[in-house]
Amino acid sequence: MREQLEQIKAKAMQALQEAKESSELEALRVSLLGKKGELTGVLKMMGKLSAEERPVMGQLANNVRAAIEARLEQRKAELAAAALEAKLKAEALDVTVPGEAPALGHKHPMYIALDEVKEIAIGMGFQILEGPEVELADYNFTKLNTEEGHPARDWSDTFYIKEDSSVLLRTQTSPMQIRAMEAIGHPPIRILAPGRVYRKDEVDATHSPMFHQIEGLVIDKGITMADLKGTLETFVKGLYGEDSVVRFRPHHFPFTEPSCELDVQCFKCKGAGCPTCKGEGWIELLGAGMVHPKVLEGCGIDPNVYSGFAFGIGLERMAMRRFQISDLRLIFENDVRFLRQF
Ligand code: 2NL
Repeated sequence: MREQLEQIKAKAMQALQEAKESSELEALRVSLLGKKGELTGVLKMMGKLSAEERPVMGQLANNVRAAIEARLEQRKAELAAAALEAKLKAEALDVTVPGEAPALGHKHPMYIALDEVKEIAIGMGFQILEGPEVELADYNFTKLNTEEGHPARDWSDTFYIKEDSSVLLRTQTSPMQIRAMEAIGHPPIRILAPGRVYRKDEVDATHSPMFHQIEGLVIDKGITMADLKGTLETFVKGLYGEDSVVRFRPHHFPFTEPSCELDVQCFKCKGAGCPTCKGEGWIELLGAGMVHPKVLEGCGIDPNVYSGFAFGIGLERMAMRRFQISDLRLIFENDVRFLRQF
């Protein structure tokens, strides 16, 4: 019996050493120590031993059992530690692997151009204002000295919201200037109003039924054409460089008198004529003029005391010149392959 017990112990130790899974350990526990286990089988034969041998063998059997139990617990702990180690290794994160940078967007080229204009305007004391795109015809036309019957008010030129032509999508940013004059009430007024405007135009490389304008307005005592010229020249030099050359040509707008257009000498050919200026030597930039006395009067500002000038720039065309964009539609299509270039 002694040999049997020694054998069981040796076999058990060997099997426990070789077990690779905790489920194997459990199976071994049942087969060695369970009710039908080997050790129990040996113990059942105790009755056949002599009275002297019984306590000795009993003692030995208990020792074997205790040794197997202790080794079992030990192996259980070892396997659990190994399993944890393997899990940690498998799930380890290498924090030194370079990350994937999230795709970052950036400002639209047209807004880059607008921000440049705003920056220069703010530097000269202008306030930036925005207003409604759905406007009263009164503000969009009448108060800007554009009476009923004027061609700009035609149904084929303007998006009217009401049958009676009293409400429309603004065709220019000027109505915002009227609102500002009425709201501020008294000069000095220095405002810049950028925003969307709408006209019934077919889409092509240079036209869109929705586009953007930037308008400026300055009103105070003693403002003259000299202020208009100096201010606009400062704008142009800020945008196109200190060595820019400008010229003013007479023009007509209903809301200004006198009116003019401003050209900048072609920055590519310096006036000689090239594809950028279409051989002209000059590039048309904006329209401007001295605010018509009727417009001031309509806003409650006395034209005998105050005078002012205003100017309007098409923002898309400005951005197209700035970034050498050949087709207006590219600005609105928002194809990232195009936008990524700026
Ligand atoms: C152009 C010309 C211009 C104005 C806009 C204006 C506004 C008020 C009074 C008088 Cl409230 N004038 N705005 C004046 C002259 C020209 O825009 O070619 N825009 C694209």
